[in-house]
Amino acid sequence: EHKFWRTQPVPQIGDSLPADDGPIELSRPRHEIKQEPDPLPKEFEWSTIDIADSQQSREVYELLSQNYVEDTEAAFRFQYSAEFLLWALMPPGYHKEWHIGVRVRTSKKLVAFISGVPVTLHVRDKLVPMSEINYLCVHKKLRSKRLAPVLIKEVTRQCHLKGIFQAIYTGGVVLPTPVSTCRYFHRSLNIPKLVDIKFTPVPRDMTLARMINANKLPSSTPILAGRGLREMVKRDIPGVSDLWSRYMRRFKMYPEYSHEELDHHLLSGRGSGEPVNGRRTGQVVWSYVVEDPKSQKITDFFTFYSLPSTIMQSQKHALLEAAYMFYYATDVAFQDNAESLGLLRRRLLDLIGDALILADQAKFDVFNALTLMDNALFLNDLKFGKGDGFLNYYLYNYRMSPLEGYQAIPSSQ
Ligand code: YNC
Ligand code: MG
Repeated sequence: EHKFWRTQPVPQIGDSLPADDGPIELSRPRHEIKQEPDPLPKEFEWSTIDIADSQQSREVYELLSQNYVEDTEAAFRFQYSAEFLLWALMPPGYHKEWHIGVRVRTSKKLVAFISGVPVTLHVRDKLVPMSEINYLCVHKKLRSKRLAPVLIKEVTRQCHLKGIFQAIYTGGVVLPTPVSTCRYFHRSLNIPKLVDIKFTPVPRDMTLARMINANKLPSSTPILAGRGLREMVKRDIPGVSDLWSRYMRRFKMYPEYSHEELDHHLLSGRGSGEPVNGRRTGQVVWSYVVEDPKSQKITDFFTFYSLPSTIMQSQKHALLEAAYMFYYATDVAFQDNAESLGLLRRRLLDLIGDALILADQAKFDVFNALTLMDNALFLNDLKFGKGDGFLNYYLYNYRMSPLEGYQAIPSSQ
């Protein structure tokens, strides 16, 4: 079992827990890294993807929208937009060599892809430069031919060539060996559509009308608006960064972001033009702050992103419009005592409650969140329901005892 993963520097099943966190294998100097990729089966060739080129980002978009992750019932398949891919794959300091394609030699058709982007991760008390690997995809007609390990080895080699020997990645599949496993929760916004497409059943003791009523959200955000809720703008970044580092410190695994990186992850995906019905053209991320009207300090922020799924089995609806909880922080309660946890919980109910209202106004059908960060404090009260999906978090070439739930990497998978 695990013919490939058995050979990789990851904690193997049955390994004992380490006394110290750290690399499994030593880093190597550049001249010891293989300078050429492994050969592919002869009908294929390697192809570095220039994601900034609209034709090539289109090709990746098409490959993923036909062949990327589906749920277990094959009812829904992620449909990343081309704008989303640009946002996800071009953070500050990205390397085009980490955007790797496989093409058919004769037709040049793109049939497989894998990507990495740089990220500096706090893991427990250490700060580790890593790559974040995502969008591994092999065309449906080429499955089970052991192409995935060849892609993984090539992205690993490209990371090594840039002096990076650790990586983080997530997946629904269980592999050796997760550092954390989160569960998806879903907050229904558009009940009639969710029922139509069988995303949500009508419980036996309910009617559709009662269900709609029970999940109805207000049409505005009066509480937080009074406290200074507004869209995040560029000049908020220093304040947001301050809040970020104080809030995130409470978690065992989270990214270290420069101002430039925060600007990229929280603001660059805002799309263009004026919002119509709560969204701009090409908008992938929604970011809000609460600015105290008196002190003009940023006291809170929250963000969510758009990741629709293709509905594979409905005549009536083509796309499930899903919003995903992304980063957030609040200046309430930086200590782990009962009183501050209560304050934190109440603040998060206000904040994320407003995120739901804004997502509803922007015509999302459902709002998804994972069991990470402080999400457990608001999921039930805000009427999120437990989903079937799980997301496993992995580290490559880093040994560490598992995290106890608290972590702060809302995956963009
Ligand atoms: C997966 N998701 O176990 P063993 S998530 C890692 N992540 O190896 P074949 C995976 N490994 O068990 P297929 C994996 N899925 O024998 C499968 N594997 O040791 C392993 N689906 O290869 C699997 N995208 O080519 C097995 O399988 C071996 O043709 C089998 O291809 C797999 O992006 C796949 O779910 C996933 O497109 C490409 O099924 C294909 O089935 C597909 O015979 C739909 O492969 C889309 C999908 C995955 C999304 C993601 C994160 C990927 C992380 C990869 C690992 C990165 C390691 C760090 C590298 C950098 C290091 C540095 C520095
Ligand atoms: Mg294969």
